Amino acid sequence: MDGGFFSGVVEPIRFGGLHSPDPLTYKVYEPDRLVLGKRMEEHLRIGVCLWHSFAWDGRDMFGIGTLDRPWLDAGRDPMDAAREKMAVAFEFIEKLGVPYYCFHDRDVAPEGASFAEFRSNMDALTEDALGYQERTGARLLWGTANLFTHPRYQAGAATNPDPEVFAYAAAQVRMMLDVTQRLGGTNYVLWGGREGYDTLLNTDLRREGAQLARFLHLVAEHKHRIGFEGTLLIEPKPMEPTKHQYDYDSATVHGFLVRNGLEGEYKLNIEANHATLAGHSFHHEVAYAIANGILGSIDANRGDPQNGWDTDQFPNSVDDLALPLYEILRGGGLTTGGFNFDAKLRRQSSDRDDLFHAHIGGIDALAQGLLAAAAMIEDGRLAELKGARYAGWDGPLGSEILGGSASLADLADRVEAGGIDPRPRSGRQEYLESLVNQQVWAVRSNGAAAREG
Ligand code: XUL
Ligand code: CO
Repeated sequence: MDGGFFSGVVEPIRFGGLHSPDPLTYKVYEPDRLVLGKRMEEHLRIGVCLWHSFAWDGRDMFGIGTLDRPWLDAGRDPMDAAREKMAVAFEFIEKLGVPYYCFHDRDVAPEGASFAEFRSNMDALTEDALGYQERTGARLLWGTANLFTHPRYQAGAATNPDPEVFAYAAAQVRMMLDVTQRLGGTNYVLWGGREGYDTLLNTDLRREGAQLARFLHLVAEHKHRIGFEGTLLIEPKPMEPTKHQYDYDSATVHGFLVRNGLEGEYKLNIEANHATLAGHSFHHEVAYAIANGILGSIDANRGDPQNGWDTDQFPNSVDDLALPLYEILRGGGLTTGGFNFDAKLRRQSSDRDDLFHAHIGGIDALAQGLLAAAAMIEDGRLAELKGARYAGWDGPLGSEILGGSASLADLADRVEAGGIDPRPRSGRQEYLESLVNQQVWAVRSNGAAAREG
């Protein structure tokens, strides 16, 4: 496995243990380690995203590319360059030793001069991807269509004022559902990149909402027509690139699905940095989705608390990851979903190895968060205390209220007769927060350290 583009990494990254001096080893992540009876790899189902890692050269609005991505040179033959990009991406995935990857149509296939050419490029590269999947064992976590980069989508895709743009988006989604199915993808994602507005002065909210609902119905119908068995996922984000994005957060998307008869067809792909952009925590978004049965998959990354934009950094805080992972474990774990690194290098991280350091660090932080979450489950006190807080609702009064046998007047009469006189009880927040820290710290000093390779 030596040589290749990442010639500094000659064999798959292995577990080295917490005190390993080798930066190109996992400190915590051990794919085969059992956590609550399940392999770590199966809990986390890590994916590499092709857009930030292979289809972006480090450019930002103030400067040109800084990263070493020769296949992105404009002068190259587009199909040759696309093939080189795919070869390097699979070399990376294999050397990193993770099971999944994700991509948009445009990340792998040149668009060419017409949609027919795009489709034929995509078909050829899908065949190549199938070959790589067979050789490396990597699998597709999800596919998606890029409905936001091309100028035709400047005013949105499904929510565009022009129905021809809607139709073009339909063509891309049909192509990518088909490709995702051919590659055995376990999910299909719709992120509404420009499904929103820049100004209300030119935006008809009623029409755009109806268009979006129609689009989502068409996608779900087509999924059933072709027999695609993966999960359809919507990725909430409140803003950026538009000033206001319709799929604002988990609760907004959930409400939209229910209002439009789409419940049961879609789940959510929750991204940590989108949660914080919406003014929530990642924990909140995950907990909301689980409470409503719509958690699908995760885009793992983080923002920077100093910045109010989508910095898409690799996750590195166990404190931020442990509680979302606790919710996921309590909710029964990810089924078709996984943790996709929708994260990008900093522009100055221009060595080839930096892509490994970024992913290794993120994966280890997730693995440590998983161990801490499992410790919270095994300890049991968090769940016990939450359960005890609501115990009254499982008793006679709670059952009568929820079962509908007590009217407002029945309840009022009982209170007036003096039979009901509730006393406030402590919510014990600081105690609970200390319990969480205790588990996070205990795993830090015992678990991982005791398992050094
Ligand atoms: C953009 C974003 C996208 C989606 C896929 O913020 O997260 O990369 O994950 O279109
Ligand atoms: Co994302």
